[in-house]
Amino acid sequence: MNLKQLAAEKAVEYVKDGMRIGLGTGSTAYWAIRKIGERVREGLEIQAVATSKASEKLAQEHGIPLIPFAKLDGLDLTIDGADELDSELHLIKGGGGALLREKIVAFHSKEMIVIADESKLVDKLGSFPLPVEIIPFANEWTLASLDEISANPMLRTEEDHIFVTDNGNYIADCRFGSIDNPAELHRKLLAMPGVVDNGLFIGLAARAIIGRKDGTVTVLE
Ligand code: ABF
Repeated sequence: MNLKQLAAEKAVEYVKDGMRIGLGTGSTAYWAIRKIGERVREGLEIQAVATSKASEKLAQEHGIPLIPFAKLDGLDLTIDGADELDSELHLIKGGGGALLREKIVAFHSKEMIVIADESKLVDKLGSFPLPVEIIPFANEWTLASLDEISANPMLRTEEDHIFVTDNGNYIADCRFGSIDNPAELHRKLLAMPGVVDNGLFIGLAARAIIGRKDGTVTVLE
C-alpha cells in the first residue's frame, strides 16, 4: 500500500459523527479527503472547511459538505500533511504554498493530526527549505532582511513566473541548514515586517501518524 494512503486512512479513523473537520492540502491529505468522502457516502455526518482551493475542489468532488468559515466558531480536528516533522511534532509545511491557510485552520482546531510517510520524519528540521510567505510590496527588501539572518532566500517561481499564493502573496524558500531552535526561528521570522507567516508549525500538532515501509503505522503523540 502507498505509505501516504496508509497514514491518511489511519488518521481518518479519528473522524467521528458530528465533528467539524479541517481538510489539509497535498498528496497525503488527498488520501484523507478521499477516505472521508467514502465515509460520508456511507452516512458519516460532518462539516468541513478546506485549506486550499485545490482541497476545496477535491472535497466537493467527493461529496464532503463544506461550510463557510463564518458559520463555524472553530474545528474539532484537522488532518494535514507536512514536508518535515521531528519527534517533538515541530513541522515544516508549505511546500505546496498553502501554509498560511493551513496554519489558520490548524490554530482554530482542537486537535491537528499530521499524516506523512516515514521519509518526512527527521532528527532535525531544515533539509527541506522553509517556506516563508511574504507580501509582494517591497519584497526585495524583505528578501534582503531574510538574507541578513542567513536564510538564503529564493523567491519561488512557477513556469518562469513568480509563484503567487491563494492569498496573493509570494513565497521565499529559505535554506537555514539544520534548524536547532525552531521556536526561536519562528518568532524571529514573525517579527520581520513583510513576512506574513512561515512554514514552521510549533505546538500545533497533537499527533502524527507515520506510514512505514513495512506496512505498519507509528503514532507519535
Ligand atoms: C501540505 O502539503 C503542505 O503543508 C506540505 O507542504 C505538503 C505536504 O505534501 P505531500 O503530502 O504532498 O508530501 O500539507
